[in-house]
Amino acid sequence: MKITRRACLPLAALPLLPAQPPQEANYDEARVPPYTLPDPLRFENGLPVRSPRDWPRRRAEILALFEQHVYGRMPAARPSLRFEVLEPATPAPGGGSLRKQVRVHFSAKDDGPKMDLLLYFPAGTRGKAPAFLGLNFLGNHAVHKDPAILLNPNFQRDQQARGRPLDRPLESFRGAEASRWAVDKITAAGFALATAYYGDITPDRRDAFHEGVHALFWRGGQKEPAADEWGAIGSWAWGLSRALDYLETEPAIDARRVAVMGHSRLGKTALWAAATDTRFALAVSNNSGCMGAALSRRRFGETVASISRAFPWWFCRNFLNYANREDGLPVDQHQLIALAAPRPVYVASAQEDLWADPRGEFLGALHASPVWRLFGKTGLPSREMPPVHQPVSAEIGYHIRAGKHDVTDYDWEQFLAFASRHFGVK
Ligand code: GTR
Repeated sequence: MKITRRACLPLAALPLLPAQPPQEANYDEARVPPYTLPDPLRFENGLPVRSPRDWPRRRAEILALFEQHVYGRMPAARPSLRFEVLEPATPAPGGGSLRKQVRVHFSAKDDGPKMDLLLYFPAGTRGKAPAFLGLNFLGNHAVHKDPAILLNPNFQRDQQARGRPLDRPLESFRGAEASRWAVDKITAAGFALATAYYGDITPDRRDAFHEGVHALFWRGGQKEPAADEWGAIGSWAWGLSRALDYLETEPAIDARRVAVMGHSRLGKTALWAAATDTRFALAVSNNSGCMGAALSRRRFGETVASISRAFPWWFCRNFLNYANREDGLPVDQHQLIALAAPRPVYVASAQEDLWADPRGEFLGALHASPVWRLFGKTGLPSREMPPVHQPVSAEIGYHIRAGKHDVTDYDWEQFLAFASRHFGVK
């Protein structure tokens, strides 16, 4: 079988990071090694977790293991955020929504790191709307053709720094990622959308920590994160929490009904955000794959060795010790999903996205389910992987759709139906 995977974007012309060529990757189910998963419902001392009252203690253990060995600890100190309204709520093209743009300053200094939030609210809703919050890959200007969205020069900066300077004006990237953000569907369903460029938080490349939020927390001459401190995914998840800090002050949004959503590396990020910040009411992982929803011990498609070779900066340094040693990892990814329990979680796969191991993503959701059952709930309602385009859902939802690594309208329709049901949106 020949697998080609344009890792990041359907728009081949877009200058994003190259995928690591999956030369030696396994795509044969028969070659998945036998494995034993760590039990989310057993304490590290071997005693069973018997009731929902035990869960917070077990949850804390699992969270600490992911911090120590995978994504790294986030700083404990709360930054002093400042919110600057760049554009008040204004009717957006099409008439169905209002657009607002807000700058979140991560420090007291105007030239310090900052993130621009783009918000769409459903027009004419009474009261506060539930919301989806997710990071984007190319800058807010790429999320919609809307000419009023501020262009983000950080996207240009980041491409330049990767040695891939833009060969066309930034302006021409308006709407370049729009097929992934069903703004009209989202607002028509009664949801708000909030998004920010992930590179505003930390640029996505090796040795770029000093350019993002990491440097705000460095102590005495520190130049890089310690072995158990946050990598880039940790900082992007932290940025999502700071966006939520803003949403808590936004009168048009119900901050108790915010779904955190992400695709691919940003799907890994969304799951980690839901794990580290229980204010997120629901999480959506789209094609998050290795170190997202997919079980690492299956070694199918992308593995710990390939991801830590291609993207070491996404994780904490300790994680790099587990290349080709998946069984030595004290956690597996079903436990990352379980950290969201008993909140609802949706996991989405794509049939041709074998690099992300669709079956491994399904199994991640399935093996997280016992934690929901501890709470008298169902988790995922099917032990069998459903056929293409037949979503299954209870408190955990899952679908696999036809096609490639991407976010499509079909995906959004399922996320909206799932979130509407859990948030009581008619
Ligand atoms: C790939 C990487 C995946 C996934 C993807 C993306 O190159 O191997 O883990 O995160 O990038 O974010 O588009």
